[in-house]
Amino acid sequence: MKVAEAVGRALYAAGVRQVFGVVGSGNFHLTNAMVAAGSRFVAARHEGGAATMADAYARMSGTVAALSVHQGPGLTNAMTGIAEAAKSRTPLLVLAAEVTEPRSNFHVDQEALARSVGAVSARVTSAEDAVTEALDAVRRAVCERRTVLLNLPLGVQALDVPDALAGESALAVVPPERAPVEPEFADVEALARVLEKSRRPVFVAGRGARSPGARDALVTLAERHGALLATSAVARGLFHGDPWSLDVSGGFASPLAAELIQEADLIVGWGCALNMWTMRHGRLIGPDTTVVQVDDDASALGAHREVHLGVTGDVELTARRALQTHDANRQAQQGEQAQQGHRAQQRQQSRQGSRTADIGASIAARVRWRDVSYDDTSTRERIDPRTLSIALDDILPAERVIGVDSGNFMGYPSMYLSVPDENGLCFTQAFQSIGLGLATAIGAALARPDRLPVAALGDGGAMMGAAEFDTVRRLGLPMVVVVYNDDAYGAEVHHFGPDGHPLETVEFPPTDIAAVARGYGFEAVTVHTRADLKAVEDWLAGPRSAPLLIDAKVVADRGAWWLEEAFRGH
Ligand SMILES: Cc1ncc(C[n+]2csc(CCOP(=O)(O)OP(=O)(O)O)c2C)c(N)n1
Ligand SMILES: [Mg+2]
Repeated sequence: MKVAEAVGRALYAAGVRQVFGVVGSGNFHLTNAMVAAGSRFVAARHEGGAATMADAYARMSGTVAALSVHQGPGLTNAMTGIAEAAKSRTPLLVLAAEVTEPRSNFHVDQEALARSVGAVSARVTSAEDAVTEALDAVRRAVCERRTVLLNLPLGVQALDVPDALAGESALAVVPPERAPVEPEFADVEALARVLEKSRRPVFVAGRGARSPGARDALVTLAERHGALLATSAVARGLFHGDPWSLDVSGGFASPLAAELIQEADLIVGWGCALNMWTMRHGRLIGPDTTVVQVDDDASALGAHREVHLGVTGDVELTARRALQTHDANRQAQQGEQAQQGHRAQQRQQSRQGSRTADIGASIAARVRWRDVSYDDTSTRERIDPRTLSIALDDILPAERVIGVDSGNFMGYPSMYLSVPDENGLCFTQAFQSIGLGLATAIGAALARPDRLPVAALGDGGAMMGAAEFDTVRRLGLPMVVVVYNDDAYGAEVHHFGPDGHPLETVEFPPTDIAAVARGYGFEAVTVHTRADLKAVEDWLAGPRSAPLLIDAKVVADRGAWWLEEAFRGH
């Protein structure tokens, strides 16, 4: 048995069940060995697409995924997606063939590439150690939540594995999940104290809170303290359906949500970086607001903003410990009060916190963007992107999983399309790259075959990632792709236009993206007005045997408000 085969078998045995990639001579045997062992392989048309599919799959399934690429250009093509995954701490294993001969055309310093984007670099070095080294790469991806590049030199791949070791490759064990970090007792006490003192607390949950267990613990703790609930964009949907949910905090927050977060006297970030996006460069934090951050990685505490209290701990565990502490204190207090003849009830009510009838009614009436009134700027030729998004929210089934690209348009689907839970929006925006949206939706669709996959793209991002239209059709994914088409790199137009700069480099003559999609085997509709969306209803009612692309000609006479936030950041 060759190293390539032994490593492929061992990776499957270690739990790597889903592989994306583009196969060349260097990763042919390895990929085939994984398929032979039982892994599912999805061929993308570009390594950039494959990388983001794997990233999105890992995020939406909560498991490790793999990317398999050819040496040199196979890897450089994938680098943008790898950077996105590394910044997002996605457990992703990148399997790259490698040439060690510097005069080879394929030679680049692959280790340096990985390092430059924040990925871990590893290598198989010998027939004796290859399987162990490969398994260690899986372990690091899973337990350290890292994107790991495993370089597989062609010379090593072709070596014979000693017979005694060959059998062992199929017996590799799945590395244990990362153990939840237990918070220090004193930190939990301190957290319980600030919660107790707070009159208007808001919880903001981030990527580290994306699990049903963490959600349940946070919902219960929030109830005790009368806290309102919000998320960062990557955790959107976590509190879907909760009457005290403000949806997203940050640039995408509705006016009411922003107002209520600003009025908080305590903000607790749970597995959330509280970065410039989520906190609007700090403007969502009132001058006297206490800021607390809970994260299982101590280096994340205070990394983006000063915090009054930082707790190192797993989100769910810390919330449960805070709850236990609170309940124990409350019981003790009630005991004392009963002795002193007070009615315990009085104190219980003071923990209403932010959950007053008025605030509840306001949230119900206008926390959703679609309930915020606006002047519809639609014409007979172009549809207002808000009108388009609200209509799609009505038409598309609620059980959906959405991938969003970057650009001026990106807030519309991110804010107006509701999602059922934390696995409803896949937000691959840590690197702020355009062109990742379609591949994001493909990876998410494969992780959640029970949901309608939706890709929301700008025309720029759609054309950049267009190679993967083929993958959508080939896989038979019943996907809806909606293109917010303004015939421009709208983000740049709105960035530079107001200052009178020439815009020829960022504006394009109309592209018939519907025709492009039909060429790839999609059904497609060009949308000018709300009435044209009838075709979407027809498609939903039908067999959905081909994916659907909506080329929506959108009004683009102003920059989106969340974009101003981005420009502030550069
Ligand atoms: C890979 C990459 N190239 C360039 C940019 C700069 N950029 C940011 S938004 C944008 C325009 C995107 O256009 P489109 O997809 O049509 O969305 P729109 O802004 O028009 O809504 C560009 C070029 C980027 N973020 N990433
Ligand atoms: Mg555009």
